[in-house]
Amino acid sequence: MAALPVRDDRRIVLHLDYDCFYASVFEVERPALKSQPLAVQQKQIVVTCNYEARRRGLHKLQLIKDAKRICPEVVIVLGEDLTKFRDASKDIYHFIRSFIWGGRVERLGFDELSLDVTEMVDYNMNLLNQSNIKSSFFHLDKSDPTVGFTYNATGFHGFTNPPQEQESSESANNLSTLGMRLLIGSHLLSHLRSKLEYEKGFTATGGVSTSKLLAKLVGSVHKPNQQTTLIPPYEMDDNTESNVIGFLDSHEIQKIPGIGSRLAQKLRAKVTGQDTGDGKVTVRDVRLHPNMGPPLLEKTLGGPGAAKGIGQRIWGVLHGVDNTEVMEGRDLPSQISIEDTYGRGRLDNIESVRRELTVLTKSLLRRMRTDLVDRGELNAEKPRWLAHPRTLRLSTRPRNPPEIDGTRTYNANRTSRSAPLPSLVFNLDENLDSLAERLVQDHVMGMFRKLHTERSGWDLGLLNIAVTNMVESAGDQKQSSGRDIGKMFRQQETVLREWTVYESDDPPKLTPDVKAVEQCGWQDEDEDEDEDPPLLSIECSICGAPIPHFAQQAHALYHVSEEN
Ligand code: DGT
Ligand code: MG
Repeated sequence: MAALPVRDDRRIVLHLDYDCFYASVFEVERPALKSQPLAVQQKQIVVTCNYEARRRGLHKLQLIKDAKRICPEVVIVLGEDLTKFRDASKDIYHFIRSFIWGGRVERLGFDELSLDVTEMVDYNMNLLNQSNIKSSFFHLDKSDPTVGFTYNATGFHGFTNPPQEQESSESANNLSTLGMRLLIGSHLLSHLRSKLEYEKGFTATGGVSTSKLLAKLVGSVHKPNQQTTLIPPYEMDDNTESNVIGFLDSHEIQKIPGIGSRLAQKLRAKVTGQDTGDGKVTVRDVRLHPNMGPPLLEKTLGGPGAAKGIGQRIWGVLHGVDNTEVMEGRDLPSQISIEDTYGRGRLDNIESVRRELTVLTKSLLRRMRTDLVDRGELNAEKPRWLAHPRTLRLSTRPRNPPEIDGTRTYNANRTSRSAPLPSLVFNLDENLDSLAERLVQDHVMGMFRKLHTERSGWDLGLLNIAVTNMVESAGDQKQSSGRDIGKMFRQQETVLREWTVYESDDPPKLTPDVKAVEQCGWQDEDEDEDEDPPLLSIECSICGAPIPHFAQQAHALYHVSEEN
């Protein structure tokens, strides 16, 4: 058997995932909505709904018409403009970060945070007074011993995984050091969650463990507005089973953050011996497959385009090893991308394409000015670009031509073209309308013609315009030297990407009664955002994951099915 990978359990990591995030943003604005079933609409789809609506049978990624049929009294609000979600997300991030020493908080998308609280936990562990453990004081500020909160350190806050019996022998008295540190972390998480609720109006679901991977996974065990700690033993020896292994083993392989659809499909194919890679395969099935270990994983998953050392890395992930640091989040994205989907026949001539590209380009330029320009406090300073994207990228998704019998198959393949971003976009004096028109006329249309050489006749389902390859402006940050920050923001970028939703006639036929699997979230690290997906793989236009063509329909079904 291959050597077991070594997990570094020195850190304590908390994970937060805000409950029904977009819906909560509306509820915070209008608290009367809280008691009503509330759904947020993008195109014809409920992108999320509050828990009152979920109690009445609604769920994420459901068609609006189905939601109205199931719950006629549902209140529907439009959520296509992401500005307020982005603003709320930044506001919560800064709020939570203000509590965490060293600012060790990473934003994973709009509604998830990873927090490295090792230093805070260890400091408070050293100050625990065993004689008065029931009313311990958690210090939130080293320089002011009055800042903090009292907590009962005889037990974990919230749920544990596995569940603890009431009178368990795992009381604070005989907890291992790791157990005690996780316990202290669980109280900090509870404090942060209640601060968030009472000061900002948002509830969140949380997890406590020793890595981003484990904290995120265990956090999703009890939802909403709950928290779960993955308790020791973490190590395995002759007498004890590791709780980490036990917890991970039951997960379907694709539910593990870092194992995206492409890797999961290869792993399923390996384990089942069938080319299709379909069917339920758990972490345990892969881990215990004959001869499984880094070399076999490298052979199975490696190849052109795969990250170096992928076998070793995935072998680690299967054992709960994730030594990636919680990166301090920044508000600078590594790319900005704007897109829209179009009904049949709406984009089949050059004038309609030019018109839509101008609309999208104007939004893109506006977003660049919002997210990449520093105007100083109160807009008082001379505006300054914090980062300069280097590349302009245009992507389209043509519809397939009709078959002989008149039916059309759905095409989710994007084609893209990149070019250097002209410097005219950085002129802050020019108004957005004329800038957008110039950029489209002089650059974007040329890119479009290279993508679609025929003069007309194409029928496009999607247009996407993006600026990528972001380079921080010199002098902005301490470490700034004009370096490429794309890699650093890979995870945020994946989830901060604006989603596309289908127009009603656009998606493949969907039947909404299929059991859900987890929401797409993290990206395979071996997938390069800036490259087009491989030919046989199709990029899902909801979550962006590359999906093999044969799995396309199953994947589409999962987007309309209820989350489990
Ligand atoms: P939760 O965490 O189950 O209580 O519910 P949410 O709504 O927080 O869902 P989550 O955490 O998966 O995603 C956060 C927000 O992102 C959600 O409020 C709406 C948006 N969102 C999630 N998935 C999709 C998607 O597939 N398409 C679109 N357009 N938006 C999505
Ligand atoms: Mg959420």
